[in-house]
Amino acid sequence: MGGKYQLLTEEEAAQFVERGFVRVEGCFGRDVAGWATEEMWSRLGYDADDPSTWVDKRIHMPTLKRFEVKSFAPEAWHAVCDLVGGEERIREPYMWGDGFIVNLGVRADEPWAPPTAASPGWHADGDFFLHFLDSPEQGLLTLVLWTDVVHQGGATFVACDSVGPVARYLADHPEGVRPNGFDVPSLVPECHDFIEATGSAGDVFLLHPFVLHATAQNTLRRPRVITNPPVSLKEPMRFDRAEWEDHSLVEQATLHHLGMERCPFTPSAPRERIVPERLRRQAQYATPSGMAPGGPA
Ligand SMILES: O=C(O)CCC(=O)C(=O)O
Ligand SMILES: [Fe+2]
Repeated sequence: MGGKYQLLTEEEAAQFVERGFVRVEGCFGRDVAGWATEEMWSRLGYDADDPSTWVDKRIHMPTLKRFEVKSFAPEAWHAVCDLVGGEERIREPYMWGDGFIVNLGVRADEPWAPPTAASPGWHADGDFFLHFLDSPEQGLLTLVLWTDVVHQGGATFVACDSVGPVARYLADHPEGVRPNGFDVPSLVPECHDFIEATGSAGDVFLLHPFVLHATAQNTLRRPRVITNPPVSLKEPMRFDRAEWEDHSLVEQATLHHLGMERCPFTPSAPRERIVPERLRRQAQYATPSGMAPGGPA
C-alpha cells in the first residue's frame, strides 16, 4: 500500500504500457464463478456432460444478469481505476454480466496452431460505436474468466504489440473507423508478440482497448467461458494533458506506441452509436420467458 496505484505494482503498470495487458488473479472465487454460470447450460439447451449436444462450438450469449464490479470484484475495480486514470473518469455503474462467450471446441478438428499473424479472426472490440483515437465508449478491453482457461483450450489469442499499429490507424482516420472498418490484414502483420490469455476461473485480463485479439482453437474441447465487458469513460481520452503523469496508463501506452509525448486529437466527424448485429443474433439464447437481450456485451 501507499504506492502510486491502488492495486497495480509499478511492474504491472510498466507491462501494461509496453505490452497492453495485465492479468489480475483471483478477482472472485471459484464458487462465485460456479453459481454465475449455473444457468448457462439450460440457456444453451445443451447437456454439459454430453458433448454430442454441443451443436454450436462458439456462442456469445446475451446479458441477462448484471453485477456491479465495485462490489462483485473490488480488486478488478481498483485495477481498472489504476488503468483509466481514476474512479472519477469511469461512467458508473460499471457492470459485468452473464453474456457468456462460450468456446466448446472451435476448430477442434484441425491440428493445433499457436497464435500468429496468420491465425483467423483478429479484431478490435467495440461493435457498438464509431471508433476514434480518443473514444470513451470502450476505455478498456476486459476478459473475465468464468472457467479455467488453459493452453489449447480456447484461450483468447492476444496480439500484445497491436496498440501501436491500431493507434496509428486511428490517428490517420480522424473521420472515425466503423467496427469492421479496421484494415486488420495490414495491421496484424506488424505484430510479433502473441500470447494465449490463459488463467484460472476468477482471473481477469485488463487490456488496452486497441489490442487486437481472436477467438482461439479449443482442441481440448473443454468448455471455456469468458465475458468481454467494456468500461465506459465519462469523457473522451486526452493525449495533451498538462503533465505527463496526468495521462492515464491507457493514454500513456497510446502515446508511447505512437512515439509521441503529446498528440492533440479532435474527431472530424460526430461520435456515433451503432446497433450491433450481435444483439439480433443473441435473441435465441435469452431465457424461455423471452427476456430481451441488453446493451453492449
Ligand atoms: O472467444 C474469444 O476468446 C474472444 C471473443 C471475442 O473477442 C469477442 O467476442 O469479441
Ligand atoms: Fe473481441
